[in-house]
Amino acid sequence: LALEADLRRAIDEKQFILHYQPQLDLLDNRICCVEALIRWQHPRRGLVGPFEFIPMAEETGLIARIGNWVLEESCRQMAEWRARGIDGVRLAVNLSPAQFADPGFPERIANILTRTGLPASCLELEITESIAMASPVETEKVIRRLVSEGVSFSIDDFGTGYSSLSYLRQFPIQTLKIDRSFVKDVDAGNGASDICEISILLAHKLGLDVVGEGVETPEQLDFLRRVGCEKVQGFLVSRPLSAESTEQALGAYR
Ligand code: G
Ligand code: G
Ligand code: MN
Ligand code: NA
Repeated sequence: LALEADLRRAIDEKQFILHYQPQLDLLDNRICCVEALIRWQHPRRGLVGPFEFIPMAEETGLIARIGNWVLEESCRQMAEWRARGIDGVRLAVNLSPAQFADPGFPERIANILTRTGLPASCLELEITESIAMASPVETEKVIRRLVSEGVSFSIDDFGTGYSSLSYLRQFPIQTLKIDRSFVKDVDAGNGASDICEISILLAHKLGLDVVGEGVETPEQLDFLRRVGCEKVQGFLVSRPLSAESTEQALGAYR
């Protein structure tokens, strides 16, 4: 397949870049976190989004190398921003199931943190419900090991996967990210607002923070604020930004 060959070459030729999407803390109105989002600068197709190549990277096993690069580069970048005086902002990184299943994963994270000088407390790893449920016993071990080193975890796209409540209780995760499909429909009168509200209540009962994802309108923001959501991410706050623009956005908040 042409795309697969291109993807292999992309790793060697360093065609990937990271954008960062800010997360706003509604309690103090500051950017508290940025989520690293990969893009592929394809020599002919231009900027290609992750939906177009992450699935293939997962099928072909290339995700391991790509995922390692994302972790290394985003941690390096955040450490650099911190060295330039940007403080109090954490980094969130998306993980694929195969990365998480690699027995060397916790060690790799520890090494990356050492190499880049990024404090573990600045790193948040986003896992999906399918990672959480793939092999719960192993997953819990890996999460506990990394949490003991200071790394934190969030559940991404909450409500769209298996949504087992047992892992929410069992795993030491810190944050629940409500999927944007629910946030999008909070004014549609089709139950989405109830799901958001109940998810926030559940999270808080369990001692978790909540991020509302995909917030695009002031009405959606008002709703989330009203029902106690403490953090939001979405185009209303900011689109994903280049590294350069992210640095400016973070600097402006100092
Ligand atoms: O960046 P965009 O908003 O188009 O992201 C689309 C999807 O790709 C999201 O589900 C996001 O979690 C995923 N994604 C973005 N960057 C990465 C990455 O570095 N690794 C993995 N595994 N998924 C990513
Ligand atoms: O699955 P994950 O939450 O990692 O997905 C992040 C993806 O969501 C990225 O592709 C990002 O570009 C996209 N995204 C972020 N904010 C918004 C938004 O407000 N609206 C829409 N439609 N997509 C968004
Ligand atoms: Mn995410
Ligand atoms: Na999500």
